[in-house]
Amino acid sequence: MKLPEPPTEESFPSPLHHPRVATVIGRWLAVAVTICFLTGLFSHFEQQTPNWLTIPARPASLYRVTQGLHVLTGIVSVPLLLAKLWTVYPKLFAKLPWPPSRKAVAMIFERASIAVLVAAMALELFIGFLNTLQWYPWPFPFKETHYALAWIIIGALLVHLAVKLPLITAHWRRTPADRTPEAESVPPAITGMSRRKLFRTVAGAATLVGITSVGQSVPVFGPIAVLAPRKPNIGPQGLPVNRTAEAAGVTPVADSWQFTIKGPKQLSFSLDELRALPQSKSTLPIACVEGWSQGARWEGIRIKDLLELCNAPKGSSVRVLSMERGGFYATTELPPQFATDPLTLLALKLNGDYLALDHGYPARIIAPNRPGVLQTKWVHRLEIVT
Ligand SMILES: Nc1nc2c(c(=O)[nH]1)N[C@H]1C(S)=C(S)[C@@H](COP(=O)(O)O)O[C@H]1N2
Ligand SMILES: [Mo]
Repeated sequence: MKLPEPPTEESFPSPLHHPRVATVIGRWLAVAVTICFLTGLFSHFEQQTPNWLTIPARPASLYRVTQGLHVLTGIVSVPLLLAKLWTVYPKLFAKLPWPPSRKAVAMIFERASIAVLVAAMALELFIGFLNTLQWYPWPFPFKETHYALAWIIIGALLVHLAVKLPLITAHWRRTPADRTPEAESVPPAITGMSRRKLFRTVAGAATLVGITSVGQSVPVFGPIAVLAPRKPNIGPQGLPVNRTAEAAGVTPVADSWQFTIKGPKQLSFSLDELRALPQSKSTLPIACVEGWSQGARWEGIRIKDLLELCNAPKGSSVRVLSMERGGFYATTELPPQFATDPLTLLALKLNGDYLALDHGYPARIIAPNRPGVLQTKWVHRLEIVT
């Protein structure tokens, strides 16, 4: 019996595998990946600010917008990437020129760079999505891996774009060959889908995953946010909780609880004394790195006022200490521009009532334009850093 010939690239003649289709879907993917990369970089710098950079405290909701976009474009990239891979997969069957020539060597290098790009992107989107579910079924640290993969992706992507530039420019606009009914609207027998329908299907899938997840940061879409692990207004005091007091090993405080400030002047307050200090209001969002965000009304003492009370010199930073023991939530640092912003509070109240234990009772930090991870809960001590 004669075995059938293995497929070659020519075994896939459908116009859906045409470079024009790869260019169109590739463009959408490029937009999503670029926004995702830049907003991801911003999030990284918010959490690990390099010396040459100062993150501004305003606009107050900037991080809410950038991180919402980060998670949204990441999720939308999943159907776009799958569609892109499907349009180009016949290339897997392309024959290498034989005997090996310079062209074959170039092809092997190009293949290798694409393998790196696809593997890194698939892994990046996968672990990013699982992170929004706070599920970490792997032995490596999420944050560092996610960041390193982003640079690998950008490098491999630039190589890919450079190699494909002639093809991309040739198919950037529709050519006369793309305007024929066979190319555009007549479904080929094998796939039963026309190019136009493929574009609509892919755009539709991207829109669908987008609007069923964006509700975690845009409240009007909250009711249909089936892909969002956290929905607006659900949680104690109408605000979601990222990590409960129980999960953090924090218990309610005793009457003898003292709030202390270490600065030029050492200060110590009971909870009643904190409540007797001048109180200020801020409307600020919690904007979690995992993509959910929600605005809330906070009330408490301005950090700026506390700095003055303890005679902190101008330009001081403030180290914030939580009653939570260990882990990277236990302490954070407020750089001067955040510490002196009139919106930054040691909050005692949320949406009109004293903080629920899960929201940081008796006191937490709330500051403008900061990732949720830095909005420390269960705060019991501040240290002035000069
Ligand atoms: N001490 C402490 N503070 C913390 C956390 C924590 O686990 N421990 N979680 C942070 C994260 S990741 C977010 S998004 C916000 C969420 O605040 P909420 O739970 O009050 O909504 O709190 C932040 N503050
Ligand atoms: Mo968070």
